[in-house]
Amino acid sequence: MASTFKPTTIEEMETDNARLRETACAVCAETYEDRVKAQTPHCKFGEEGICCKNCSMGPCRITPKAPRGICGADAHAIAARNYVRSIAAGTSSHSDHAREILHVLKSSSPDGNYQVRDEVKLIKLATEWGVKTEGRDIYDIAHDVADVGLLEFGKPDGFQLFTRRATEERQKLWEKEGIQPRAIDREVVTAMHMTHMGNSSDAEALVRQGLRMSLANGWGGSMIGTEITDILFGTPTVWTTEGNLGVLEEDYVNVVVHGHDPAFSEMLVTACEDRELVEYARSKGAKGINVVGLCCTANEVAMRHGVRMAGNFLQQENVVLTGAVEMMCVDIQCIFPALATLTQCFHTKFITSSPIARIPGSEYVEFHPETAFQQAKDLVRAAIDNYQNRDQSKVYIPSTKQTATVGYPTEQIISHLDNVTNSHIEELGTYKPVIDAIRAGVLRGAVAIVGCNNPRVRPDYSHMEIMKELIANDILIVATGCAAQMATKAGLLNKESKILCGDGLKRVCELVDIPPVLHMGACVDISRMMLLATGIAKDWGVDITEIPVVGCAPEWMSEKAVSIANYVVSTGLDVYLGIEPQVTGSSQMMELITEGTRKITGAGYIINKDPHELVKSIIEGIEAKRTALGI
Ligand code: SF4
Ligand code: MSK
Repeated sequence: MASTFKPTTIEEMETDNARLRETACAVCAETYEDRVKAQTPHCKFGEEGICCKNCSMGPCRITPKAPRGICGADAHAIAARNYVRSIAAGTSSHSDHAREILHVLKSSSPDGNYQVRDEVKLIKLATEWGVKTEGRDIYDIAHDVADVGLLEFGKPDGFQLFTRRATEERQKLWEKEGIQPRAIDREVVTAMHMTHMGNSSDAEALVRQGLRMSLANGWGGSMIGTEITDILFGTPTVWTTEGNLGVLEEDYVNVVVHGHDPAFSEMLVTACEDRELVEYARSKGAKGINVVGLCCTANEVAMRHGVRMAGNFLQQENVVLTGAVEMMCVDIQCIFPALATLTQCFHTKFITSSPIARIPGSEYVEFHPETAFQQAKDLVRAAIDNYQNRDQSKVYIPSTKQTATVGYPTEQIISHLDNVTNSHIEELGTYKPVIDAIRAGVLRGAVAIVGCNNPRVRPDYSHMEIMKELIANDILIVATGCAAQMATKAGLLNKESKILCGDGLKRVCELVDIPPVLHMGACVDISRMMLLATGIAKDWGVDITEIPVVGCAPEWMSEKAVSIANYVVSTGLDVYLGIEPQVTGSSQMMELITEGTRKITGAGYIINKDPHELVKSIIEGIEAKRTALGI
């Protein structure tokens, strides 16, 4: 049967957006577009990274007339210090998220709210970390593993345990360059100390600390977050689901989960499936309960339960503007404080749950592991009670949505590769089939597309153009975070989107039964991508810098993204950015992040705001790596 698949265009997405802005006008609500206008033009000093307020003699701003701050710091020192502080905030965010998950693991018990779902992964990790497993109760092992993980944050000596998973060459290079990451908290504290008034003004030394600290994230905090989340909630498997605003339902109680920490959303999803609560929703005139995700929480629950995804970062206000959301429950990170005032224009209850993300105007229900499920059930009941308050005159739900296949952690990718019909027995459980496909040129390479969307560029457009161009050129994409959500909205996670691929990638998609963009999870799961690239390099027997695999963040906005970009570069993979880091006021910093890091890690940034030029340079970069490998 001929495919009826049609990708969603950027214009279709923008039409939905414009229609929802009419609702915003009708209810006198402002949206991020209004605030972008109010903030334009942005402060030039901030944009270029040359404003310092690290002491109260300032703020100092660098101009040709005033090339040094009061203490004598120049543009290079100031831009470098600001940049490193961004990496510190990003590293802290991912890592503190991981620490919370470790505490949840520590509280896990057979009859409590949180259980161990992936015992095999737990035993593997326990063995890797030297925790005794033989003859022991699984929860005793889990609690000891949690203790080892928690020590990764503050241990006085040694380096991050997960760095041993990197290739030997990488580990030696990190040691030689003095960027092997120590305890996570230590790296962040050192960075904050170095950037305090009167300490480092040497941009290169600061960039090196940025690399080291980012490794404490990518090969520390983030990797711990991903591993422990898998142990607690299950390693993701492949699910078919749907994405975009059309997943909200007119006749259902709509509950939206938003943020990053799955400990909260997992409980809410389970509560929304509770038979008694579904019956209660029916007794109130709804057809049932519809739980959907936003941002990275959407990725977490989609790849473990098939929960449908309402959209990415800049879609968070649109979801409320449909007028059909009874409750928006948020945990941590990437939550607009603006949601508090926006939800007040509707009947929507806005629930914050973490002491890390307190927002005035929200209803604060602090979530505790011991009472988590009961709290979730109470919230869902309150959402059901709120259904009767929906004002139908304000409701408009765009019908746009796409089918999506999600849930490809490294384990799934390897097991799918084993299905390649001509695989030899010795290739099973390895990356050899994909390496063969790359060597043969059926696949030209792979790109990890990650990150947010950002009104500094036409939102989602860069993602869409770059993804389409790459798959048309036989380049496989792995995606996380809001980039993965964009691919969902566009239809690129639909297996039928293989019609947009070049002949080689199309054949791979058919043979392995995958979409051309593989959904690997949330932004914390970019650590999975580091292991994927490491696995390819190890099985290929070449250095990681040599493989035709790169990273790309076309529309990044958060400090987490700065930390991520640094650990990807530290791992030896080039990173293509569509938004300039805020260091353009320093020629030395621009040189350091694009070329200087190449002398340390073998990789660096390539920056271009034009998506067509950026994708052209990605393809050239991949082809150059192929040529260097002689393939
Ligand atoms: Fe100005 Fe130096 Fe103080 Fe920064 S640290 S605000 S450049 S005096
Ligand atoms: S949610 S960090 S907007 S990817 Fe992870 Fe999306 Fe970026 Fe937040």
